[in-house]
Amino acid sequence: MSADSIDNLLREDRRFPPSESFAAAAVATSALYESAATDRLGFWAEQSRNLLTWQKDFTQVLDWSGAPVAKWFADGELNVAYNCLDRHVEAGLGDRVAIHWEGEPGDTRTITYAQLTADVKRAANMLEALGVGDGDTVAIYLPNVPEAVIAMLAVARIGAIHSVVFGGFSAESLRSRIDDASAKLVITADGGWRKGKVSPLKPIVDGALALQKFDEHGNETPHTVEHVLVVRRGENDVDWTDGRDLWWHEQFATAASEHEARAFEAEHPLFILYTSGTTGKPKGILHTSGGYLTQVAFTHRNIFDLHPESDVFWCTADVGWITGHSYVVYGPLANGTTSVLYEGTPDTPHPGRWFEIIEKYGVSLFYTAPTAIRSFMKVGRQVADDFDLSSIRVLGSVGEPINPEAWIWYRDVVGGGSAPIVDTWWQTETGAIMISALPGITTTKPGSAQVPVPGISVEVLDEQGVTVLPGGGGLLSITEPWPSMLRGIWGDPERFRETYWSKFGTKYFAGDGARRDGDGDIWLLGRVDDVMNVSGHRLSTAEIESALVSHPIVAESAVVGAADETTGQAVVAFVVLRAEHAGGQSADEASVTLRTHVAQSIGAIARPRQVIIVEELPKTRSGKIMRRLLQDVAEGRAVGDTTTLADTSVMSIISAQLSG
Ligand code: 6R9
Repeated sequence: MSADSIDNLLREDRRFPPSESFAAAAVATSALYESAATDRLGFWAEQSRNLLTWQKDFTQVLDWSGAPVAKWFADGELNVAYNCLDRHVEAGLGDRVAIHWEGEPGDTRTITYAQLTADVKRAANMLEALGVGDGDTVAIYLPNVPEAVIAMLAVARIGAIHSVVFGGFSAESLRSRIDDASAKLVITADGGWRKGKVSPLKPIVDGALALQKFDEHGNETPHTVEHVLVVRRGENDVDWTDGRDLWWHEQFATAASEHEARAFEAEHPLFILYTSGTTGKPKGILHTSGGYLTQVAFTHRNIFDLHPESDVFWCTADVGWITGHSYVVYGPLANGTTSVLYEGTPDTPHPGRWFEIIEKYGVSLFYTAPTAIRSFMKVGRQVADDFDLSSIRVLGSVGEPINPEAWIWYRDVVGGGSAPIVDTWWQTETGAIMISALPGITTTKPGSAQVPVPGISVEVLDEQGVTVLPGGGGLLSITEPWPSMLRGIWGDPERFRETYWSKFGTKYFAGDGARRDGDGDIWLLGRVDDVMNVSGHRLSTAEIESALVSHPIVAESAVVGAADETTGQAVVAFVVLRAEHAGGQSADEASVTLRTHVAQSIGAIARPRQVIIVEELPKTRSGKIMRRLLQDVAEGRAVGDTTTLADTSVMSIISAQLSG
């Protein structure tokens, strides 16, 4: 983040204390901070026992002797799906709505806890009948439809491990995730609705499985998938591989209805979720059961002030991201919440679609990303003002820093000028929210995520690992293990240590820059590594660069994240064409070809906003590309210090080329 935008953040100095009436009925109390400060492990043990049902109680809270791999509640046993489903039915809440599902074309399904439990039991039997069991991995490549939730819970119920792959990823990305986790089964749909039409998914799975892959000796490495289970949703035509492909509804219909939820150890793997890192290869972040479910349930209840008997919660994330895992599926269901699940895009068929859904279901707790708020600001408040949003009680923000203008707009327009905003900082790796205000307690500050969640220890450190004083900036670190922390990178323990634990030892290095103000509140300042944040999605510069150089016309490329008014950052690529191809296509044609190529290789979310064809990239004498200078150009600023460049004229040529 530039110095300019930091100044901007600090220009908004209004503060918003909780109203007395809100505070009086709030779920969270300041006693949470006190008890966590007195006995952190005792605090988490108590939360876990209160919020979850353990089939076998635990005797040890944390085992950090194998650092950096933590064990939480290790000798306890539970079933995650039972905690999200059966126990609510047993408690007499079977008729409560679990999911109000809204399809993009306007079709709906209302699913109660009793129905969801029955569906997950049947799906669990269906998976077992296909030979999936304890420790097997299942790739899930589905739109935001109820079957995505059912599939995740059924996998969890039988002790298998899900790897949900966002439906926008390409065949190549899907295949590399299938291979990395050795998935035995893929669950997909024929297609899902997006932007007013059916976007096919099954053909992408077919494409992924048809790709030829080779090991370092040149031998073909076959995929590990035995079956593809296909949900019928888009009703688009699909090709069929007999013996491999199966319709979900057919298998489901013949599966047995009763299924007993077996207890698994607290550290039993629950899921792998791939996220971008600083190298081209995505990291398979591993999460386990008891600690993860404890912290997602705790944060969901206290940070959103959840009153499960009356609230309607809506987290707009796709289940393919961590926010979808923790706050569409596991947190809300563990807490017996009524939630909204929406399949489509925010502006289809009209720009007020999300507001219409808030009104229709009486959404009281709403959780979305700054990029969405900024696109609503762009279309103007009259779109929101057409709907009754008076049901809203708490607003959440996640995915990137929220600029104070968007914060104030969110509160005024969506929150009726009074709803508290919780700006929640966390990551795929942290599993659950780590830094946030607590509504009813914290006086909020637009632009700051503010304070660590009770039971979480966060510090801002300098490069040497020394805590910076209030007012200073540095690197965000989590200094004590936490229940929902990642337990590793799938198949790569070395990369796990290197990425998060080589900088500060047993203190976790988050990869975000941060600042503590005079009150001790934390302000997040963006990534300090080569990870970009586009519309709240993490993208790696290295991954996009490697997609670009895989194209035959490209010799070299450098990718930067440039500030963008709506998406936070946007991908801007600088490309040098191969000499033999340079004459073949005009720069404009090459640029179009390469934007499409990146979208096809990784997924549409990675498509560069701009591909700029240049003669040469700015490099230091040791050959390092100076992305900082390219970022200046991409953001339309005067180019900074070029004295360390091997050839100082390169930047003036690039700048001249762009202005000319
Ligand atoms: C949950 C999620 C994680 C990265 C993280 C940071 C950025 C997330 C933020 C935020 C400022 C917030 N980030 N929430 N930055 N304020 N409230 O987004 O996970 O996709 O893994 O991204 O997103 O840079 O390091 P993930």
